[in-house]
Amino acid sequence: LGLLGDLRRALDAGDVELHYQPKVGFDGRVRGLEALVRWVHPERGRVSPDEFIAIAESSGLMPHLTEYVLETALRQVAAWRGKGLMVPVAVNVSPRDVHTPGFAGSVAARLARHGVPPSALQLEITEHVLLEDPQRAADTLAGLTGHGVKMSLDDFGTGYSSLVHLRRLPVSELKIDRSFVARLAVDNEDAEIVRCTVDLAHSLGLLVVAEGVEDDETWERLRDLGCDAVQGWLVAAAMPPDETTAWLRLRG
Ligand code: G
Ligand code: G
Ligand code: MN
Ligand code: NA
Repeated sequence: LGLLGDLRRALDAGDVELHYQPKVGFDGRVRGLEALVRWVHPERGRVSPDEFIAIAESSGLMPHLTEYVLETALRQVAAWRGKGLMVPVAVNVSPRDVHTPGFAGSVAARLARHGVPPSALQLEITEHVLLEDPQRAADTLAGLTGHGVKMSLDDFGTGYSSLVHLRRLPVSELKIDRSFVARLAVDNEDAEIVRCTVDLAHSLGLLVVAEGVEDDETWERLRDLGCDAVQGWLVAAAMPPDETTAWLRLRG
């Protein structure tokens, strides 16, 4: 398929962009930014990340894409820090990355090269990291947290038997998937799921971020349920770097 070759060339040419979506606390303060890849294909226009990430995953290009994203995000974090904007950035990593030999060490080396403290980087993983080789994944994640990098468990609730995984994964944050958040204000069952998830996470000492918050009522319900932070269009969609800088200056 032509798309894979096009993606590879776009990465080599630096034509894949990162946009940044804020995570904010209920006091309105910025907790961090999530880096999200954006690719505008020269002929097809915008390609959805869901589409090209699946291609990268199945073709073996994923480690290269992740290196590109880490490199771009850390360069941006260093630039923001140079301007006094000390915001941590979260990068999504796929199960494949976590199983790449030397991944933890390469992340640590990259942080050092950019002069960015490990605490300014967060990695978002999903429960799928435990599917292939749980011990290997656990070792890599332990290596990363040992270097001071914070781990966040993304898409929580959409995977399989999540409770065992919560115990096995060295994460400090849990993100409630937007499929539970979307109808929180109108669906009692979703509200109960979110309530239980927040309580469970807190009893394990994890911070809870709700994704996909689009309206004030959902924001208020999440605040009342004791959620720690939110992400969603109500606050801001993912923004290009310059727009993010302006947003941080105004809101940070
Ligand atoms: O904004 P949104 O359409 O970007 O994201 C769609 C999906 O793509 C989400 O599941 C998101 O986690 C994933 N995604 C976005 N950016 C990256 C990235 O840099 N790496 C990986 N592995 N997934 C990403
Ligand atoms: O899987 P992950 O959580 O990394 O992906 C985030 C995805 O959710 C991206 O596609 C992003 O654009 C999308 N997104 C972010 N905020 C909102 C929101 O408030 N509503 C909806 N519907 N999608 C959102
Ligand atoms: Mn994510
Ligand atoms: Na998610």
